[in-house]
Parts: sequence; structure tokens; C-alpha cells
Amino acid sequence: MIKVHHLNNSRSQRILWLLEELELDYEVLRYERDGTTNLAPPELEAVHPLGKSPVIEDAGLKLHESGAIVEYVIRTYGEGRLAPDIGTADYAHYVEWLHYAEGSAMLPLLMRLYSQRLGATSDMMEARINGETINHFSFMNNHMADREFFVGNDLTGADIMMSFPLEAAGARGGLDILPNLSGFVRRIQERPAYLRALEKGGEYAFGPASS
Ligand SMILES: N[C@@H](CCC(=O)N[C@@H](CS)C(=O)NCC(=O)O)C(=O)O
Repeated sequence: MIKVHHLNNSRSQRILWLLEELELDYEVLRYERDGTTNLAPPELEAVHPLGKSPVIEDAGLKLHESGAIVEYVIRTYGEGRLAPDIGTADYAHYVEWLHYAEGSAMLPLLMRLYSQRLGATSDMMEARINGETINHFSFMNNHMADREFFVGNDLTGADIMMSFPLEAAGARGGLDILPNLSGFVRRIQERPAYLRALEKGGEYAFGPASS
């Protein structure tokens, strides 16, 4: 059975959602962020040297990095679900969004988070963070005009990967003037599998307002 090392209020929530969408059996091992630093507890370092979540264990394999985990789970257990057919243009775009979530969309959010937390910033840095935020979020919002999912006409792993940067931005009011992105987040948060995953994962600060 797949084991998920899951940290509260974190990217690993989307792994639980993925496993629920595929209706797989899995075990959740929960870890709690430090109340002061918001960092992961040292126990996660015993799981993986980076001390971060998500990490999964399956069939003798230990895997970190959420995009790699999503790709592995869908390839191993998807049976054709949650990914376009390999070799199609949609498959290429699926891989593109799968990587974009962590490789690009998270960057302006993390730059903003660290500049606010550390309080050490400059006008030039602020201008860069604002510029990159507008650049990426207007790009994503335009992409989602008249579409329900990031790729094709069905939910894929790309949507699951994209959920975290969008939920993290939305929780800070960052989607208020981006109706295509806020609509996407609202729709995914209504899915039965998403709601089951919330119950399994516990505290998730970026979920629907009522959770
Ligand atoms: N790109 C990695 C990022 C992993 C990551 O930074 N996880 C955060 C949770 S959202 C974490 O464990 N933070 C706790 C810490 O850094 O102490 C992924 O997608 O898996």
C-alpha cells in the first residue's frame, strides 16, 4: 500500500487528492509544522534528507517532489485515467503544466512569502516580484478562459499540480480579480475526491473557506 508522508497545510494535500481521485488504498503518516517557524518537524528528515513533504513510499521505492510523485502514481496506477494519451499534443501540454506548477507558478509566490517574512526587500525587488506575479497569473488566467481544466476536457494530474499555487495565491486574496482561476479553484474544491482528501489530511489552510 502507498504511504504518504503528509505535512499539514502543504503541497502533499494534492497527493491525497490524487489518490482519492484514483480510489487507491493508501496510508497517511501525518507531520505537523512548527507553530513558530512554520517549518516541518525534524522527524521528516528521518524520512528524506530534505526534510520536506510530500514523500511517498511504494513497493520499495521512496519518492519526493510532488510532480514526480503525481507522474509516477498516474503512470503506475492510472489505467488511462488523469492523463492524456502519450504521443498526443495534449500529453505534451500535460507535462508542460505538470512542471510549470512547481517550476514557474510557485516562484513569485515564494519570492513574496520570503520578502514579507524576512522583511529585507528593496524597491527593485518589489517591482520584480509584482511584475512576475502579474506576468504568471495573467498568463494562467488567460489560459483558463472558456476552459474547465488546464489540458483537454477532463481532470488530469496537471490540474492537481496546479491546485497548490492557485490555492496558496487564493488564500491571500491573489485570485480576487482573476475569475477564471478563482472559478477553477472553486470547481476542484467541490469534487467529492477532493473533499475526501481533506478529511484524510487534516488541517489545510488553503482549502474551501468552510473547511
Ligand atoms: N518542489 C517541492 C517542494 C517541497 C516543499 O517545499 N514542501 C514544503 C511543504 S509545502 C515543506 O515541506 N516545507 C517545510 C519546510 O521547508 O520545513 C515539491 O513540490 O514537492
